[in-house]
Amino acid sequence: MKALILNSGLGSRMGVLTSEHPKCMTEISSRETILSRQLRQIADAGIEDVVITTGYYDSVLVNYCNSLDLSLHFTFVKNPIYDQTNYIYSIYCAREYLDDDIILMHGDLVFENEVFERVIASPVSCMTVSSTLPLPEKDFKAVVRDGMVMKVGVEFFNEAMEAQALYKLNKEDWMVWLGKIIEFCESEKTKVYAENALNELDGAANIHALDVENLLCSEIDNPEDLAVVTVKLKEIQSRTVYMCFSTDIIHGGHIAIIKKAQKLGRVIIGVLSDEAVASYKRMPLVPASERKVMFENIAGVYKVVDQNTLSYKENLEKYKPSIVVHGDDWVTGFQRPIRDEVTAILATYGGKLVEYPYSTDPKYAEIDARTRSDLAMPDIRRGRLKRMLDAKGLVTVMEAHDGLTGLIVENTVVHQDGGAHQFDAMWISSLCDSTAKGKPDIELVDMTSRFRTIEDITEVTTKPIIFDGDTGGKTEHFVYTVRSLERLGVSMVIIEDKTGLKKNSLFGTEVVQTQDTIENFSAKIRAGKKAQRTKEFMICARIESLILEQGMEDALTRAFAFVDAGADAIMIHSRKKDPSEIQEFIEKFRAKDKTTPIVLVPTSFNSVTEEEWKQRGANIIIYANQLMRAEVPAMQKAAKMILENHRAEECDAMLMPFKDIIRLIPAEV
Ligand code: SPV
Ligand code: MG
Repeated sequence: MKALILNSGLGSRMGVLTSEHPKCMTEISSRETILSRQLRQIADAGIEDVVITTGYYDSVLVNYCNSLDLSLHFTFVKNPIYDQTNYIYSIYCAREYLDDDIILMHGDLVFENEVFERVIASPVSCMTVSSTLPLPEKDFKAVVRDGMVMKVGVEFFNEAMEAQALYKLNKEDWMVWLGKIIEFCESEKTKVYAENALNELDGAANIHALDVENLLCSEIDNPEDLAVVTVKLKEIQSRTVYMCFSTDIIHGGHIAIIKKAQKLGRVIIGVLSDEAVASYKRMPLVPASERKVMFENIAGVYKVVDQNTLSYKENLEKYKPSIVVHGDDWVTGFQRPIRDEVTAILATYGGKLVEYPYSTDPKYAEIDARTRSDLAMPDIRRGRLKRMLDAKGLVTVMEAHDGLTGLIVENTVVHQDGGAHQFDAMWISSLCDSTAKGKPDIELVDMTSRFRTIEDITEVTTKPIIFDGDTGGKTEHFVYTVRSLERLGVSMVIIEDKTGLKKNSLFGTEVVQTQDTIENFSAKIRAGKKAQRTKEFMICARIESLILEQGMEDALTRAFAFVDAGADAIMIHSRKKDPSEIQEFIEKFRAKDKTTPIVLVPTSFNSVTEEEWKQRGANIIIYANQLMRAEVPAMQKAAKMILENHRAEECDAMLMPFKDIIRLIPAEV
């Protein structure tokens, strides 16, 4: 495709503005002339060849074009009798260079980027018209029938629309018109418009009317036109375009959509907070502060701001962007409520939503997959729990006891209010790990076997892991456990202040359980902290005072002592249905310690919502055994049904087809 710009005219109606250069070199802003703007738009559209017809002040024009730093290849064709002919003859002079699809424009035309994009994107030959502008008295109008341009000239008023000489002409159609132009010029009809030749074709050039309504597309004939266009351009150039990004890797697809948005106005990028990203896909690899820097360094990005929620409301109200740009993927699906809110807010002040087709390029999907597999690496996985705690304040954790339950925790998502909710991390419970192996929860399953469970899970998932370390065993053993867990990519170990034969806490005082002394347990924590090699690994001290009915004071004394010994978090446990003793503990602990994360396992006291726990000052909520408790009765029921019916048919209704189960299992993590 080539561009043809007609610049042979005198521009005599411009007065002194054209006394030293051709009209197309008239300045329309502090940075641009009519011509430099057209050429930049042509270059941005990826067109490389530009044919310019010249006449008046041709050497000034040629030097000027060459001085612009644009990667365009120019062919200048001088109309030697520019002062005695119209541009039909200039086209005739240039005919040998025009055997291609052509973008044809008059040299005094100023149009906004969106107009040009629509022209370029048109699959059919077209001319820009406006259905909303009044018919001009003395300028071009197009006679449009069934969407087709039949005639163009100043003299047509019937069935006419305001029209501008900006065309896209597919080669086949252009050849028909050019043939007529040649015929005209060779029979001395050189003082008419090229459109006079077109008008004799009776629509045979197949030019469609492209309605650009109120978008800027105007010729500049005189100083009054110039004043109007300059003001309109200023308004266009002050438009802002808002986009929100959650990505932590910028690839070609992102750059392409930013470049497109830049054509609509000054681009403001909202970088979604870590908390908001984590709530709908995963904890970002790169924190928001660094993601902001990445976007700030993309050429032409006007401003980068924080977007703290999935909702755009706060930023739309603050920045009032003229346009919001987004991929069309949110037209359906869980993000639809977010989109609906955006359109409603934009409507309150006349803003516009522009949606581009969402890129499904496999190359970008591959980059995403690679990012995902990075998340599974121990060094990357380990630190994410701490970052998530900082970003979200409260993290939710679900029990996993093998690869399959790990995949369920990894992939289960619920869409609510335009967001996607999922668990932040996984709990490897001693109770469920033992139960899965058919063993009691008494530290009978040895560490080697428990590490095997961790590996089964880490092999197929990416979420951070909190490991139930029981009592931590002997201090001399615990230090080894810490390092092994670090190597496996585990983020936190929770050890409980019990000693001797550990029994599960849910038995409470029904079984004999001995609490460790503050001194011994503190020494174990200190040794563990000293042994750890990575800075992000966390040791959480679990206090069993309420389970063993030792009272609130004892629980609090231990909590503060264990924090003093170096515990990165504390877990307070209870087997009561009533949450009040836990709530009292949190209140009293938080009165003195505002920062140490508090971990809860609300198996018994399960009526309080996550949001309420967060308000009260808790930070980690572990759902410690629900998946196991869901699978056991389902398995028992299936087993009984088969025994009762002596066949499997009756049982089938309650079973998931294996093809659906297989879908949970990734080809590669
Ligand atoms: C576990 O899940 O193994 C626990 C939590 O330690 S609890 O069973 O509530 O003691
Ligand atoms: Mg346990």
